[in-house]
Amino acid sequence: MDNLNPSCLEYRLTDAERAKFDQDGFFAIENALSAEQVNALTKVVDRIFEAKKAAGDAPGGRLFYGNFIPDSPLFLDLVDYHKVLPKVWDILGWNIYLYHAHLIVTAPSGEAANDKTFGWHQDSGRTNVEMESDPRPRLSLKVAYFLSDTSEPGRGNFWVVPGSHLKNNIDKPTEGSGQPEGAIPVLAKPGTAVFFDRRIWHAGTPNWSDITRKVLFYGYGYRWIRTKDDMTVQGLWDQSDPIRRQLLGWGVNANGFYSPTDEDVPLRVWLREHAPEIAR
Ligand SMILES: O=C(O)CCC(=O)C(=O)O
Repeated sequence: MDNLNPSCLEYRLTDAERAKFDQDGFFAIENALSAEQVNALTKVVDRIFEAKKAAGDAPGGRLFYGNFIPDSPLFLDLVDYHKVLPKVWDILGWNIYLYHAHLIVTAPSGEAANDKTFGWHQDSGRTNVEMESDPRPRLSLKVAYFLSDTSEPGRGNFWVVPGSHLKNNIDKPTEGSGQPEGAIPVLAKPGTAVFFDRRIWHAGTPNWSDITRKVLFYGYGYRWIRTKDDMTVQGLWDQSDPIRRQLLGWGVNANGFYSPTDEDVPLRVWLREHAPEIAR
């Protein structure tokens, strides 16, 4: 039995979302999470943040915590979230899984706003050096669920250079002051989901406000990509339906990650019935 109900098809990628993703490398969906979901997730994140702070794992009030899915059923339920997964498969197709997940909490820095250059990067490390193509291949995307209010700049916003996903390099200010040309903060209210191409030049930023920033990042990529954090989710396979289990990295055997059978990819089997044009 699959969790996925055909009613999720109403959340498929719209033409406008596809156009924005292709052109700018990102788009945002407001109210992807209800206020109740935001509250419940925030409570779990706050508990984790307090525990990590006490353990000395949040230096400078910033927590970067990977492999968080096993920490709560609420995190697990977002892996195949019905308002989001249809947009992910409409972009990447069906041979996908969650290769990476991290949560980031950025407490107020106590510093005044300044002009230091942020840590601009494309995702996936050596992929950007060792794959020879221009532009680089997309390979994966992340969905960032904003739990706190970053609808104004200066709140530790996620920053992007729109359209830069098609550029292998961007000019960064050499003297370390200011941001690349065209860079903008993404202004996201609580409950917003921001979908971004892994190639877009982006940066996490200092929090100059008095509101602690909290975001959950879910990275989806092709099944032949290795995990980018420990992803110790194997213990969740038994309690998961086949599609969720696929998204948690299950497969029949090694070859099936490259040349999947229907057993490897129940998402494809489901799509064959409900959205056949995607199942090819
Ligand atoms: O904290 C942020 O807003 C940026 C996160 C980031 O750089 C990433 O997920 O690759």
